[in-house]
Amino acid sequence: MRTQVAIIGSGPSGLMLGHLLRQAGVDAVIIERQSSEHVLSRIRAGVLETVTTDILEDLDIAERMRAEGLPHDGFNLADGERLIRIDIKALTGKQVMVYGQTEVTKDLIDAAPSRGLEIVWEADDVALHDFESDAPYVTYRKDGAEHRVDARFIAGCDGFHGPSRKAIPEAVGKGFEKVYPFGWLGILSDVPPCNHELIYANHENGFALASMRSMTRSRYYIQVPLSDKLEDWPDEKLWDELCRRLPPEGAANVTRGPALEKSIAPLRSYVFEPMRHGSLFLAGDAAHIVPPTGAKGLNLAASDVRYLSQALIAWFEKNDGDALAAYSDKALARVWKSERFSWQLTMLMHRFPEDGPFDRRIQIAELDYVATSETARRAIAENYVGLPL
Ligand code: RFL
Ligand code: PHB
Repeated sequence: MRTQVAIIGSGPSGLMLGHLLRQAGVDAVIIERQSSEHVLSRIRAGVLETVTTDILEDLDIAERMRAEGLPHDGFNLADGERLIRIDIKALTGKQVMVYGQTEVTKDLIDAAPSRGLEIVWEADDVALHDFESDAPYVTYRKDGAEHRVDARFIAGCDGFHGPSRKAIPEAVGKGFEKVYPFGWLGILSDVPPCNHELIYANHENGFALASMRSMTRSRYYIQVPLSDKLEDWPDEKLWDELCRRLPPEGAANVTRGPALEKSIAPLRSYVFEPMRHGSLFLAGDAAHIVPPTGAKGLNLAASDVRYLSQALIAWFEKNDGDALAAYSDKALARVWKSERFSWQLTMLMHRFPEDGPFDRRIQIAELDYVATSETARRAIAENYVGLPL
């Protein structure tokens, strides 16, 4: 098979990139290791910045998001019993959209056939070849047969564990990493949310987050040690601990229900530089990971593919390689600012095993500063709604 851009990975970055390219008449094929059912069963992000909602709007794939998504004007930081509201609408004039990554992915997958975007599911042993040349290709195995896709460019949109970043020789790239000593245990349940806006809570037992997918579906998280297993957290124990950690006005309104999904995700900050090697371009989690505290991962995937699609389209339409040459630096400038924000909010809202009384006093002082300074709240709001492209 021959195409113009071979995209590895059918997560949000691969799907948005594929659609943006097809909209401009550029040929693209997505090669995905998992089945569509598996991809659609992954519960991940819940908060979309304008950079993401704008892509769905521009692709004319936003109808369901407009009908079912929940625009939010603000969110809350809680410290013990104190609740600090960040009024993002008043502070920035913007909103965020609560609409699950699963739904975004579903809308993009459903629209693929009618837009001429081919997705190869269940491709085993995906490998990248000759991407230091102008004629790279991707091989994979499916249904017992070997396949080859020749392309002008390869887009590595295969997440943190995919083969694209790992294919880049060590001598030409560098990873920057911070691993946190805890994970988030998440539960999804068909119960009404405990609050109409998100609550990020810092409690002496650890962090908790009250989020949602709709007015009838809640998503909650609690910070747990990395050594904890799902079996350590039967539903009732999780609900009890969540209610302990949320501020009183949240805890009082928690409705308990059976878990539709429960999982533990480790927290990590990671950036790989540069995001290009020869004819291979990295986008989304393949190039960088943020801890979920800032709700930035999916939105960074969106800004990456916005830059990358514009650059690829300029190359195919005008034979202009300037934007492709600038892609890595441009994307990384935005990535590092989101890394900083996600790290800062993680440090502010979690309890670290190694922390002593000094570190806690610093958290209290910073939360007090946020509570009393509109400037501090505006800085948080500006980052949370998303920095400009
Ligand atoms: P993905 O979604 O990981 O997709 C990569 C795709 O590549 C496939 N793949 C392969 N395909 C072919 N061959 C191989 N060898 C392959 N190896 C892997 C995978 O199967 C997959 O389909 O990366 P992408 O597209 O870059 O998207 C990134 C986002 O998924 C991620 O950043 C967000 O989910 C992060 N995130 C959040 N982001 C936000 O913007 N807002 C949030 O509120 C938010 N909450 C979260 C989150 C992530 C979480 N977890 C589980 C890590 C909450 C959580 C709990
Ligand atoms: C979610 O709803 O899954 C969610 C919301 C906000 C975050 C992280 C995750 O910061």
